[in-house]
Amino acid sequence: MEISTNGAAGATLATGGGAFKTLEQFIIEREADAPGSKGQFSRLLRDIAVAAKIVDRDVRKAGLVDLFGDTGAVNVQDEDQKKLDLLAHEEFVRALRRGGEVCLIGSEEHAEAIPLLFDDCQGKYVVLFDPLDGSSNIDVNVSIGTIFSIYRIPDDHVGHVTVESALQCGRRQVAAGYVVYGSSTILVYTTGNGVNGFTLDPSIGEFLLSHPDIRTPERGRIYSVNEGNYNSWEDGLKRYIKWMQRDDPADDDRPYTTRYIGSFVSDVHRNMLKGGIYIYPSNPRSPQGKLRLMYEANPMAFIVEQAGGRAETGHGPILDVEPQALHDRTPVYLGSPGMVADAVAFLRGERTE
Ligand code: P6P
Repeated sequence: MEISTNGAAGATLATGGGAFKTLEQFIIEREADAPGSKGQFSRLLRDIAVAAKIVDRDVRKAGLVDLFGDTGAVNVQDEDQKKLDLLAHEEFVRALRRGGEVCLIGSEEHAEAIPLLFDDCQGKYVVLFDPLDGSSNIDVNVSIGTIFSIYRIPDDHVGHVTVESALQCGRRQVAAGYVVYGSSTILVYTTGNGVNGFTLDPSIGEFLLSHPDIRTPERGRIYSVNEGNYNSWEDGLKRYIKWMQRDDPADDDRPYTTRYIGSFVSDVHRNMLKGGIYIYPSNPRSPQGKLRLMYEANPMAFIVEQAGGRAETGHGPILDVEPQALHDRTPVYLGSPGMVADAVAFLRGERTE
């Protein structure tokens, strides 16, 4: 039975005796594509999937075991740290430490990079992640997510990793992915050969292939931005938003529609499947915008580009930005390529209509 691309429903049906493909089977199949692979990378992906299942369990029971609310601490982003933020961070660090394939971790919830030093540091990979993105939505049961980015450690850093080992431009990622803890839990990732989505079937505790070879539409009618910041935007962006809102008899697509739930992962996932653009621009208070380059913008940019989309800072591709520090931020214009092209043209003043 082919798994339909309607996600969980198809996957659930498939476990009713039909043919289905687990994430593990998929990883092993794709391992064959990497000649000389010794399986470390496959094991790393599996370690991440295990951590995602554990976080999924914690997210789903948060309201029952006093996991809502703040820890009382403020994280390196100067944001109130949620109990689930910290728990998700700890679960991913534990899974990656246990797996032994990683020698350095960077997390939104930890000011410094975390070296996983073993006697003989065999780990070849650096993993950067936002353990729980959109956590302001946790206490009100709106979708949240995990985002991860994987690099190979530079050869000349083996044995003495520092944060510099992680500061590589997005083009050098070997993999990137995200998990959306929503109406169902889906893990989406790329290793540079397309984008595939796997829906968790809790009845068997397996991620099942539900969204094979995701391709984002050239255009869509959805734009995602916090319009409360309108007055702080640069003129080109204001003109672009007004253009999208204008009813033009010659353009069936306009006016577009706004969908913004304050969860980067969920907004990007929806727009990637349906067509759309996600925008978090720079503003006077935050000249580099709000989203973090290394563990939010870069992984999402890699995924969206692999799905046929486009990801820009407004001054060039996100993946070409050379990082200066672990928690760098960047403006984000990301999604359907035709829509991102429109946005860039307005930002550059090449278009006013
Ligand atoms: P604002 C969540 O904190 C986040 O990093 C993204 O997930 C989300 O899209 C954005 O910030 C929301 O920020 O300023 O619109 O509330």
